[in-house]
Amino acid sequence: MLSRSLRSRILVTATAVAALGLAACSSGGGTTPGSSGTAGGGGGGGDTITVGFSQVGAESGWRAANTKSIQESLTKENGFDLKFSDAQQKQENQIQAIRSYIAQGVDYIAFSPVVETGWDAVLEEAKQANIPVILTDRAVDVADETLYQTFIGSDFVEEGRRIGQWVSENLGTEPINVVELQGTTGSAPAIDRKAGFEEATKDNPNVKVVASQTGDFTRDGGKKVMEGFLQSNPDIDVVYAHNDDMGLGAIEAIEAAGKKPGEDIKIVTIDGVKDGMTALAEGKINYIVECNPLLGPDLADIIKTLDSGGTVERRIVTEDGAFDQEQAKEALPDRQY
Ligand code: GZL
Repeated sequence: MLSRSLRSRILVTATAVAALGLAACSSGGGTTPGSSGTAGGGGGGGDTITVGFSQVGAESGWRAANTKSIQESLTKENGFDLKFSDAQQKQENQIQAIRSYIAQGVDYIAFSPVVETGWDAVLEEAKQANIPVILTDRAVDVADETLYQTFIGSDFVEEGRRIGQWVSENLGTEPINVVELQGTTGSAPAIDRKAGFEEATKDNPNVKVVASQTGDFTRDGGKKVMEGFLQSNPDIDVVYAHNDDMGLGAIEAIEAAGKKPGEDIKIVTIDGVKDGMTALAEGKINYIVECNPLLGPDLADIIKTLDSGGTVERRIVTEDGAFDQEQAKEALPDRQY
C-alpha cells in the first residue's frame, strides 16, 4: 500500500484541481494524449469507469496475490467495469489484449508488462485512441515517456541492493560461492534485482557469483535450474533467487540432493509471499526482501484521481519490508498474502 502521506498527496492534488474548477473532464476515452496524467477518463466522476487490465500470467504466488488485489479493488461496487486478461507470460498476448481494449473503447488501460521493451507501437495506438495507460508492478523502456501516465510498483534495484547488503554483511565475511536464479529474461524485476545485488556486493571480494540463469519466476523453473547448478557446481554456499517461488523450487532440489536448505546452502529471496515466509520461519530460507503485490487499492485511487481531472506522480514507489527468520515467525500470523 502507498504510505498515507503519498496517498493523501495524490488525493489532495485531485481535490485542489477539482475545487479550482480546472478539471477538464472529457467524456469518453480520457485525456489528451501526452498530458502529465490529467485524464478526463470515463465520465468525469460518477459514471462507471471501464478499465482493461492485462496481467502477466499466473506464474507465482506473488502474481496470484497481485491479481486478487486488482480484482477486489476494481469492482462494480467501487465504480469500475474491469476487463481482465491473463497473458500466460507472453508479450504477444499482452499486445493482443491491449489492442482489444482499444477496439472496445475502454476508458483506461492498465498492465504489468512481462518484459521492458517492445511496447512503443501498441502504446502509441492507445495514445492515438485517447486512452490513458497506467503501468503496474513492472516498468517499460519506451522512447516516448508520455505513452503512459504513471508507474506504480516497487523499486527492484533497491530490493536487489538490500539482498546484496545482507548477504555481504552476514555471509560474506568469508569467501562464498553464490548461484543466482534470475527472473523472466528481459523483465524489469530480473534486470534490476541483478543490478542491485551486483552494486551492493561489488566491493566485497568474498562474494562470488559462480552461476546465474533464469528460472522464469516459477517454482518448477527454479527447481530445474538448481538441479543443474548442483551438478555443475560442487561448492555452492548461497542461492540468490529473484523471487520466493524459484527459491522454493531450489529447496526441493537441494533436499533431493541430500543437503539442508538454509544450513548447508543458504537461500535469500524476494517477494515475501506466504509460502516463502513459512519456509523462512522454518529455517529453509535465510532472508527475504518483500515486494508488495497489493497494488489494487492504489490503482483504483490513481484512476479515480485522473478521472476527476487530478494529476498523479509519474512514478509511485510502494514500500517493501524485509525479514530474517525470527521476524518471519512474528509477521506470519498477520500477513495478508
Ligand atoms: C515483482 C513481480 C515479480 C515477482 C514474481 O513486482 O513482477 O513477478 O517478484 C512475479 O514473483 O512473478
